[in-house]
Amino acid sequence: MYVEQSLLELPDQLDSATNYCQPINVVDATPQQLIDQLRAMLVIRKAEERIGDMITAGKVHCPAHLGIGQEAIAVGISSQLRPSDRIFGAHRSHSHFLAAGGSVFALFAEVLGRATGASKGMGGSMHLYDSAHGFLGSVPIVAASVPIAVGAALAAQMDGEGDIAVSYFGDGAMEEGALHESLNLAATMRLPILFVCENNFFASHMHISLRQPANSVARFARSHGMPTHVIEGNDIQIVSKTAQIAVQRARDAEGPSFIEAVTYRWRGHVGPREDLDVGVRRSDDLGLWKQRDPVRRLAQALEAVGWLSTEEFIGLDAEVQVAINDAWGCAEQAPYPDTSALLNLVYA
Ligand SMILES: Cc1ncc(C[n+]2csc(CCOP(=O)(O)OP(=O)(O)O)c2C)c(N)n1
Repeated sequence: MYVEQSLLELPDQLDSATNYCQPINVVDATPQQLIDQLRAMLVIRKAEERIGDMITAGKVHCPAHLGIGQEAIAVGISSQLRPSDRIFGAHRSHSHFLAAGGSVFALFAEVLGRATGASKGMGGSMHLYDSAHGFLGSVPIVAASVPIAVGAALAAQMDGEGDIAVSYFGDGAMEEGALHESLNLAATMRLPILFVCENNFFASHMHISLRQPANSVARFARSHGMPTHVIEGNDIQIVSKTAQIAVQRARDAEGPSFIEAVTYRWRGHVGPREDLDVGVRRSDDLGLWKQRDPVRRLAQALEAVGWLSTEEFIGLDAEVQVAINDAWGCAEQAPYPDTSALLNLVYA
């Protein structure tokens, strides 16, 4: 059987870290939009760095999957959403939760198991929830939240208010049957949903080349007849513009879209260490991918066009750091749930 290579492989050498290290192109955006997005990415970066440090310090006991290096995807997608949209994540969803509007305090309190956490301290890092901002949950079973997001898209379609659903997942989730059933149903029913695959090349410790016959996963969505966008996921402008197109299509009742955002996670699969990918030598690649940093490339671009001076960036960075420190301090002071509440959220 002949399969066109372009349907299988990432275009434009998107898998090459050395190709996309320059400051991003900031045309068609206002300084304020981009500075807000830079701040949002810094909040996510620093919140995750803090969680990583606190695991090392022995203060965080739940498993925590850090998405450092992948911040532009959630921030770009969320820039096009509204609170009545319905967002679903997975095990690596701190960025999705925070970009949707979830508070850093609620995230920290949750990873510390405190009653004021995003899931009342009962879920930990992988079970985040903030219905006020449309973040309707993250689920650590790989691909498990995808069919739920499709259901939420069906509900949004029936409501007829133009709301949409967003489903975030990784390239590893493409190897689960539920994801393919979800793509099929969403396409067949023309549901208002964005499937957002963060292709960071790894599922736990295995590179995509060991798991799939191609390094791009968008082929699955194409075969269901939905528009696909294979993009540089570390460029906030590209992510935002792509999300704008896909969100508009969904709000206009034209159906689902699939975004494959190419990125790279800097830390190991779980926990703070960079070298936890057993059996995988990625130290050289990691160094290169750090040059493709979504945060630095936006900051440099803003500086190059004179929208943010070095001093202003240092000020912004410090301001975010203070907010992170405050949120951590408050979370550490927050109470644990009462033991009498332990069975309240258990269905039997
Ligand atoms: C159904 C199921 N199988 C296996 C696991 C164990 N597991 C947790 S995360 C993960 C890898 C997921 O990789 P990917 O979807 O690419 O997301 P990433 O970790 O790269 O963000 C695996 C295999 C699980 N949680 N659920």
